Amino acid sequence: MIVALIDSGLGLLPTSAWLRRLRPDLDLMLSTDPDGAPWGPKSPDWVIDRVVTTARRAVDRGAEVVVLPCNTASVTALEHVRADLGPSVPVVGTVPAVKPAAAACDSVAIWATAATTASRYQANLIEQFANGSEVVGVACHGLADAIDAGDRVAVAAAVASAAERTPRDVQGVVLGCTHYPLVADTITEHLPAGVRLFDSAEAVARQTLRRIDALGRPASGSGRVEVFRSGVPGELPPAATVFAAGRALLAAPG
Ligand code: DGN
Repeated sequence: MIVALIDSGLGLLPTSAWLRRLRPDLDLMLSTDPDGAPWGPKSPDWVIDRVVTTARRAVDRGAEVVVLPCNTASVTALEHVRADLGPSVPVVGTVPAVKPAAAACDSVAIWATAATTASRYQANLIEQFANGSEVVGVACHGLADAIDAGDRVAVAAAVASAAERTPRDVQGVVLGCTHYPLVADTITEHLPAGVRLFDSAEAVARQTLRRIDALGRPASGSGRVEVFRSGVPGELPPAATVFAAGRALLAAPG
């Protein structure tokens, strides 16, 4: 079974890595968008059109399940993708991990793109799950693009700026953009000691597997990973190179 994962760039890696760890035989179609990234500062209409078109192409190429390992795409376009693909194609979205963070911490900051931070969806999540905790949004301008570019100096600058705008007494930071777990070490270095980080990658991977199982069809594949560019194959380096970029970032000292 082919599972398509759609993001603007390397943000799809943490969820893809969890899927491979949990179900190594699934075939993955990784769709990145170097021509349109970053999505965070784009208008909602632009993001909806881009994500719906890419999801449609993925299904036309054989994907049976679509995952949006991208908070920006999910809070903006998830319902539109579901409406376009119809009920026979499960579409799994990503939302900032506000619920577990607020359950564990009295004071929480959600780090995310400008689009996610400004979204009605995030405001609703806070209303629904703050559970008496103080929860604030912090927009991390330029951080996702710096991660895609592998630019450690720009990553450190964007992280430092977000840390300065984060309340000092914060106990937990929600990584509300799927790119950010790739630089978790840098983020931890810029926050007071003991601040916990929360992200959604494992939960999204497990939800994807539940949706696959509910289809009741054979899900096994050959563990193939293909990389696409906005839903079109053949223009990006092979998957191994993209994964290597993610691994290099994970291993990068600071
Ligand atoms: N990975 C995307 C997210 O979770 O919001 C970031 C998208 C972007 O291009 N900035």
